[in-house]
Amino acid sequence: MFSSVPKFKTAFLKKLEMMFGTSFEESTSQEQFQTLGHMIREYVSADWIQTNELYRAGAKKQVYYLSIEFLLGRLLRHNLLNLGVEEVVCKGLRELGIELDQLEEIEADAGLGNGGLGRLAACFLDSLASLDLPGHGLGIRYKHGLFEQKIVDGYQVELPEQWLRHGHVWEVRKTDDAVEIPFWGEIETRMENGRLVFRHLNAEPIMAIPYDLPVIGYHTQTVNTLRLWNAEPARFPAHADIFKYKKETESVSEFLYPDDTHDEGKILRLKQQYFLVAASLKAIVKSFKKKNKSLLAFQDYVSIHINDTHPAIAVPELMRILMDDEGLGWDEAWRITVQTLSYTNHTTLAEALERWPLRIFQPLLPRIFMIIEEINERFCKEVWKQYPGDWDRVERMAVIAHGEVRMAPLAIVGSHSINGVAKLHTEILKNREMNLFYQFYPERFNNKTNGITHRRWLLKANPGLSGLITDAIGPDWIGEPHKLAELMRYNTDSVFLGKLHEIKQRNKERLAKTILDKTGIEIDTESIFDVQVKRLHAYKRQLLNVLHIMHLYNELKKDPDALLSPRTFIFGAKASPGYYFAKKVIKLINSVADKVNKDPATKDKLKVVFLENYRVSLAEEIFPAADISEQISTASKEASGTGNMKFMMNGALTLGTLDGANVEITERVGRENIFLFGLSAEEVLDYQNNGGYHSLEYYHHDARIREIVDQLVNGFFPDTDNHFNEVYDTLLGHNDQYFVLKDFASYAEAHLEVSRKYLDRGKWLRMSLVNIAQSGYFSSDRTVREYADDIWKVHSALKV
Ligand code: NBG
Repeated sequence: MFSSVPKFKTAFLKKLEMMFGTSFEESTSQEQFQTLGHMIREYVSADWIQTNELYRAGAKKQVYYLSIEFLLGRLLRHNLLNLGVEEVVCKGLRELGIELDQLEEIEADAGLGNGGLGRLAACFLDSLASLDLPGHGLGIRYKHGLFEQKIVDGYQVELPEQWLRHGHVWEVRKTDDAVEIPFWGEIETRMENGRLVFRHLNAEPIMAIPYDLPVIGYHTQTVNTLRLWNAEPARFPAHADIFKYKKETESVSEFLYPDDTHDEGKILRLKQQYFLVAASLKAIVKSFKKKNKSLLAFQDYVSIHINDTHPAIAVPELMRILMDDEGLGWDEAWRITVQTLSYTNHTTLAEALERWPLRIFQPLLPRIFMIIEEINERFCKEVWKQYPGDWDRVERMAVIAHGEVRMAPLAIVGSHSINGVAKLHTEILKNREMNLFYQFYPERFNNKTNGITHRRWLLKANPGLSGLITDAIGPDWIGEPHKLAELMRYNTDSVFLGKLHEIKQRNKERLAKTILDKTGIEIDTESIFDVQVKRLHAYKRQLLNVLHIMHLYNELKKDPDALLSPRTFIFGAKASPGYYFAKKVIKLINSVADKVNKDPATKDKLKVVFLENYRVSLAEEIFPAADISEQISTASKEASGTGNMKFMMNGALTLGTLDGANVEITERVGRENIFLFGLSAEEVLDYQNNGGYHSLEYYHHDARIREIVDQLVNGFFPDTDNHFNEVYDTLLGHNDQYFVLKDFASYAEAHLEVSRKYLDRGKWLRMSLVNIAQSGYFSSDRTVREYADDIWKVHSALKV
């Protein structure tokens, strides 16, 4: 049906009529979109079945990636590209009078994630399939993904997101594969035939129904599966209030928790975690047992990855299955569990470390709790054996301590591999946060620097640039992104660089139009597009950015020529609904925008835009249009960052601290092709441990700082009614935990350097080219290959 334009058109019209009983002329865009989606699913179904059969044959090891988040975004264009049918479809639709670009807009973003962690999982899926690796995702089918953000009078307002309103065209409900997950109740322990038997009595079961999505690889026949579990009532209890029961049950997959680097600690969250893990492990074991009677060789055929600690309950759950369901002894079960599981840590922030109070954990998951107690006891004994008398060490490493189950220790103790997501991050884990565990299990720790799929973030998001690249070096870079390095030879080619400039300009014009449509703000496409898009968090320091903008404004008011190159500052950021401080920063950005954009004295030189509802589809438009990528977290706090990679790949220059993957970006592009500033991670950690930083000194000694900090509270923003007092207090009253004032001078200097460099267009374009050429390393193909080789030990299923 996609082999030629006429065939596609005929098939499309027929399918549309069949699906909706309507003529093409009468059909809505939604119906047209659904039709195309169904055609694609039908088209891949043969390969999907074949891939599954290949896997079922069972000769090769498979990996299952357990993640509480998968931030997929839209899939239509991505799938068309990967299938290699985009051109036929685009032409065919055009002949019917439909623009693919517009049809694409119909698709709701699948926003089943908060930020980096969830998007990373989505990128990995694309790479796994594109590399023909047997890897599947397992997650939760939240009815409402991350909230929709509205900005009202400068304040963030959250609305429930409704991605399923028109159904999800890519999914297939698999009722036959439903499983029951027990919660609550009590455990009866009995001896039967000389062995202990555990029975879960009076449990309240929840039904987990899988919805499967095809994960289509790039130009390959591999179609992997992303399985998302939906929570539904198992059976209605005769006695209880059935409405209440239904509501309670469904609530498990109702909402995505809108926090990323913060621990919620609510019972519903724990339910979600066990729901995901138990359903997934049931499905994995069931599929394994179709071929194998005993689970003794489980670890040779199955690898299960725990993405952050949210699915760490996989440790005791796999133990439970192996012992209670399969009858293995503890030692055997433990060996299999540890060899099967691996774990990635995504943050060192203390507030993100998950802990569950026993009073919540024990009644909700009684059998799992018993197993964790035993894991803890055995582990503590081992530590004690190695460090006799070292109570302090045992206490700090224990899985259960101070009335809480600690998820990171649980994941570490139960996995054969523990990795951080960038070199610096892994070093911090090894030498600081997880040092005791590193001493105990040095061989388990390793680094896997994050990556992004260049197919979505370059090939799809930036057709202009990818066309230019292919014209220059051929299409091989799409399969082998390290080949982008071949672009280095165009470094002095002024024709090539001229085209690079034109493409950036076109992308900027497109974004400028979107901004005008959405906000009414007109921006100068000749200005530097200076962008910070990411979750709003104190450690990411949007505050530093906005304070610096206030400073630029103050300068411009004094001297209209103060700014060498006009700037447009663009922000996109959602704040967790309960994160008070983050919301104030959003308001501050909008207040500054209001002031700056309206002032006739500055408005031609300085513009500030806050784009509401930042999400994957909007990101795809922003990255290709950026000149400057703001990666300004307090050093040591950003585990990796992945937006930094997306910007770089699209030719933006990084203005950043030596944090997370910025360090490795610097290694690749060289210090002359990046703008660095601020404290090093070492210095930050040193100040944190030993003190010695006093933000007030910076306030008193730097007149620029004094001016802007005072403006937060002195009526400079007339209608904000003391709203920024708290921001002022964080900086001065609470000694500026994230070193905003400390790094201010160096940040301002780096900005000056940006302005100077931008004046020399040739130089700027060369820098930009180096960034693009060196970005191949940050493809998730490289990352996933490393996971596959070093941790999962999985190989292509297609190769014999
Ligand atoms: C985030 C980090 C980012 C990192 C992504 C993906 C969490 C818990 N962590 O720095 O903050 O890039 O994970 O690894 O969301």
